[in-house]
Amino acid sequence: MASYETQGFKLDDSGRRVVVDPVTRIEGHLRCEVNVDSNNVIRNAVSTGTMWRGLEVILRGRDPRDAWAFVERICGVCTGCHALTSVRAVEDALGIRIPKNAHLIREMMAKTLQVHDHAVHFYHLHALDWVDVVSALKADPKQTSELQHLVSPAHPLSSPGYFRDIQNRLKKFVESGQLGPFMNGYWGSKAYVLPPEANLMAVAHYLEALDLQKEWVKIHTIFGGKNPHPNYLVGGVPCAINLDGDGAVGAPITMERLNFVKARIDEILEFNNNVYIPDVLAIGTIYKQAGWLYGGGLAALNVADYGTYEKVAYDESTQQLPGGVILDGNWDEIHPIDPRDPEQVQEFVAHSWYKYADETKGLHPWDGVTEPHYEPGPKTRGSRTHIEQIDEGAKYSWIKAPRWRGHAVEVGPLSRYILSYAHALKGHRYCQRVKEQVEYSARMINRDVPRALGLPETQYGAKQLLPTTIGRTLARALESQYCAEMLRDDWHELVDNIRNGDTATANVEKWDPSTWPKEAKGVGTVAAPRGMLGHWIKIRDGKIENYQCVVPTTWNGSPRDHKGQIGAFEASLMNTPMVNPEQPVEILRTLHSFDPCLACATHVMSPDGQELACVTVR
Ligand code: NFE
Ligand code: MG
Repeated sequence: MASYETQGFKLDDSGRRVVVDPVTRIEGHLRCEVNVDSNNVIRNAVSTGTMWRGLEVILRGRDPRDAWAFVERICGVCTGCHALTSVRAVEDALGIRIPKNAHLIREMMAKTLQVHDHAVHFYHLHALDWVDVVSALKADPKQTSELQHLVSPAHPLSSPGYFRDIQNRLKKFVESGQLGPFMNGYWGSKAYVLPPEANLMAVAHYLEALDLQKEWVKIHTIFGGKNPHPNYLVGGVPCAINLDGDGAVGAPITMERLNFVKARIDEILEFNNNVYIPDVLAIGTIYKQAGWLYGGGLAALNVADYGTYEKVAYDESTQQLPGGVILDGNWDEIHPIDPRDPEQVQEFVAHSWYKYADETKGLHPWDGVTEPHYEPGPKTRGSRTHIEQIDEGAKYSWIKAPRWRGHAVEVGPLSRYILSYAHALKGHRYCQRVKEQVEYSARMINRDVPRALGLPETQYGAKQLLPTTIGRTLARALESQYCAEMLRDDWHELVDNIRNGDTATANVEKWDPSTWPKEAKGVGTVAAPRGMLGHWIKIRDGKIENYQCVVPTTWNGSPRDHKGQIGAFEASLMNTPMVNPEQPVEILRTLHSFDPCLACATHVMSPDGQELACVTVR
């Protein structure tokens, strides 16, 4: 039995241990162990990345202009974001500035990824932590239609007949005993509190989102040739512009294709405004009213983002989601963040399966080392290929532990929203929309949704609304809506710029390595869907000397560090009561609210492809 304090979280690893392995509806392999007390409240949480991949290692010695195509394969979900980060890092190292069209096209691709990733995450990976699919069979389609009108009067798919059809499709699934995508849920658990009509409405939107998302990524196919893994280019974008041309034989960016992009953007806006945002506000309100206020964890204390979406390229003061770091929940003070500063971003490995010469020290990514070292720890039960219990006192994860000036921080849409809200309160010109969105959400959750549903009104302020599991899910929806709006603005700016006669899409002045300095180093950052992403590159004699990626899920899924500080996943589970530990809905709900991607987090690979750890599926 052990009990100790870290960042104000009292950890107690006595009690019963509940293991979820693998956590499904995520990307990659994640294992989670918690200890619950006699009231089934979580008192200790351990999260571990159980796979190891390897892209930093294979980049050494390669041409920096090719790096994007390798690192893009770190992940197919946040597709393109590693490629964008990579070309930015190389351009930073070599002093390359890209043309305005290239900036706008890259911005549009990044925001398209954001809206695609967030909608797929909410509907297909996360909604079933809130929505009981089987309960939807009990819904009255007429009342569901009324509910749909109430929460979103403008949504056209709302007739009783529409919901009856969805229900009949669902019934066939259930009667056949083959639930397909809805298999193995904890249906019927008391952890679900939505009325059957809300469940049926959400199932309908699950199917609508499934149809729409495949249309939205066509924006990537137009600007980047394909999706997943669209093409990028050091110095710009790999597509040419000819508004009057025939895309089939000439430049791919024609007016016809730009109009197709615009039609998708309008669809995205409509879906966000009429479906995604109202769903999250309705579900959030009902769960809050049921007392579900858990999951804030580190977000209530420490949050970070590099800042993103510059209105004017290369002018950080015009970032529409400005960054920084907030510590100890003090939203009045925003610390500036600099990924170049060796004292700021560092990775530690005291509890990670890697080796450093001195594990009490962190390494800045320019000097980063990736040397695997599997060592299970004396209290680990089971074997290397069948772990029964992790020893969190020893090394216990393939994820490194990144820290900002030594602090564990949470990253992601929620961190970006807390930071931008705090910036907006200080009068930041370019992110007032964030303040409006947060205030609108508070009004809806506290007053309008309760009034419409006949529930009591509440008075949650931004500090109670945002740093929670519900707030994490809400922030992602708000970010999606905001990205859709910025996407529309970028489209107009791009078309105007082209009409004014500028068709440049790349700067190739420094394409030839003979123009490069003997040594150079650079950093690229991107607001990836799951949080702040950075790539650090060192170039020598025209080749990559060192390449390090510090990825959102590495921050959030980080294990403890040498000081025992816990990471964001672990912190978020603390003190959450479980209805039934045999059915860990609450663990999934909170972990999924981060949208974990272990493929990204454990992006280093065994050089010989050997199996390093294999764990049982429970
Ligand atoms: Ni594979 Fe990724 C994102 C990156 S990791 S999903 O978003 O970068 O957290
Ligand atoms: Mg790394």
